[in-house]
Amino acid sequence: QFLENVINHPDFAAGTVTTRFIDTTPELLEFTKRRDRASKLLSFMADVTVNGNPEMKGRQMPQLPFPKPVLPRAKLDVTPASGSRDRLKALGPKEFTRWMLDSKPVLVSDTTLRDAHQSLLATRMRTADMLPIAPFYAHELPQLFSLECWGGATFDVAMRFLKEDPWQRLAQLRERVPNILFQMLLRGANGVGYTSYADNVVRYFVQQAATAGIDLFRVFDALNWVENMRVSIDAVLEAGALCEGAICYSADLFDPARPKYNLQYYTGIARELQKAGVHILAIKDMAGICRPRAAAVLVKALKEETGLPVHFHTHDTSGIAAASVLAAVEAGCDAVDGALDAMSGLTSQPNLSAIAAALAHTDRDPGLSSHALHAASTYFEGVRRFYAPFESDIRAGTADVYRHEMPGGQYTNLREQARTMGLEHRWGEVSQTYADVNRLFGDIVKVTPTSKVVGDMALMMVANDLKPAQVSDPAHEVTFPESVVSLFKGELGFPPDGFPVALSRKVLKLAADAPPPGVYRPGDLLPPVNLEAARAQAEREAGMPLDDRQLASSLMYPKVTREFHQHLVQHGDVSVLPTPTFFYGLRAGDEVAVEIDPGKTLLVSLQGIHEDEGAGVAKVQFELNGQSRMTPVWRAS
Ligand code: 3PY
Ligand code: ZN
Repeated sequence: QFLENVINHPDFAAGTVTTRFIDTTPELLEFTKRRDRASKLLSFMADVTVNGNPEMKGRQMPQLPFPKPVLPRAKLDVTPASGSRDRLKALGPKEFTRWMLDSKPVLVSDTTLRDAHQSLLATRMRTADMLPIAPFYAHELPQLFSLECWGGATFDVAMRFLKEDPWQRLAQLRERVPNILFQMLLRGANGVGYTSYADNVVRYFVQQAATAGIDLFRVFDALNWVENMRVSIDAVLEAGALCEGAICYSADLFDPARPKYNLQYYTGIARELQKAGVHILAIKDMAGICRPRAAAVLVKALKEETGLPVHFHTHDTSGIAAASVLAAVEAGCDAVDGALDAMSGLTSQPNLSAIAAALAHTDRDPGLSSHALHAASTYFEGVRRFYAPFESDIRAGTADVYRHEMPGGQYTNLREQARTMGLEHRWGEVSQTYADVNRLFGDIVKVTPTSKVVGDMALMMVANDLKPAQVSDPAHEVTFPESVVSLFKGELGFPPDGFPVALSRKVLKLAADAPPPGVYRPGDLLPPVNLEAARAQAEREAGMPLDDRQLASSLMYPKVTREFHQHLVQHGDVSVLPTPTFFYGLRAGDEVAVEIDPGKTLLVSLQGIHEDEGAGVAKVQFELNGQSRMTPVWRAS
């Protein structure tokens, strides 16, 4: 803004400035307040055009321009058919689960808008690419059980990297899809973060999510510790929403060498979840290692044990996840997850349309239109091209996942972390070390945030050429990552058999005969947060008032939220920009339409860029709704 003020000042333009120009011209320092939305967006577009989006640094640029994604035609000016959400409203959660149990067709959830892009594209899909297809879901795919469209990593990535508001995404999707259940992934006491939060923060977050439009909460704990899920389960029940208690699947049900993850382990957790009041059980196979026979046995056992409906979630990293889904369905599973063709496979969910086709004309036919599924998938095929730089390099399924057991949602992120640390060429070692760390930690459940701790440790070991034997050797000095220290202190809770005692002593620097920390629930030690004081402080830092949802963001991610709000003040709401513009800027002659409000569209074209080499400034010449506009930006060196 300062630069814009300088360059647009008449004295500067006339070349009559002196060295005292800044001191004698106070209006140069009159910043943003009055800047209109168009100017803010132009400054962002100019910066990305000249300096690139910081998100793209070090990534391979795709071929530009992109073909426009093909949006399917549908009759959207009528009320969509009633769907699962209408049924939930009519029946209430208890009766709704009865309906699930009675349903002969298998119920199908689509994860395209959450887990699929989290697992394939490092969670980078923008709201602008979701909104155009949302009404199509409502009108042409109302038989879907749910759309998983929120939670997990999407929450912080939206603010941190995409500079958009996750709550706004939810509200905008909700407006367009009134009839299908919206499902989110909630990490129990870790909310949508990577750490334990105070109980009142978890409760507040769940209340906000439920009022913003989430109908079905899939709640899990990263160590399968039901005690640590209770606060969030209670909050979901209080909000009147559907509560799905997830059991994270680990190891191999039939491997005699890892007996702690046997059938009794899972049925025991299922019973506890049932007692805690969940409406549905989920088998959360986050790594995609639940083999077909295990899926069938588990589904049957959980249903027999509890009588609750069971929802099966897996990832296709191995390439045969659809076999597990079909085995689960055969065994009587009530609901299953898949992703649309173009967003399925590899570390994502198995192909929803292919599963539907496999079940067509059977007694469990989900009754979805293959034509509509294909049309929606074709749209996402176009969208996916925008995100090419975030794709991982894997081209085929790999049975190697049974060895490293990395969650699909973590795979692309960890690979990305390895890349930024210059370790990409040592990925094989990283994945082997990940498996080694799991053994060192006592064969734990690996899912956010415990999976991140294992990943942090593996990266540290590879970067420092540390071997597992050195880590366990009490005489060998090791500087453990902070997240590992926190895990062993119990700040994410405890596995049923505790952490290995010798390693606990080493990580926590305890004496050789000292007892490791006793079991406690982290939420019991975290004092309640004074919400109004937290709001006042966050408002001061952001320089703007915060509503309840923005406060919920700030409670989860204070720094990320603060930086996002600063971006908002400086550049306005950049979520309205088309994705190619957001990531790659404009090229001379490009013209884009940006709808900043319903019916209010800016037409922006790039005329050219004029360099002022000496000043390190690029003057970006736009045409905005037919008017010439010059926006200067510093050229990053
Ligand atoms: C998440 O917590 O984001 C996950 O996807 C876990 O599987
Ligand atoms: Zn998943």
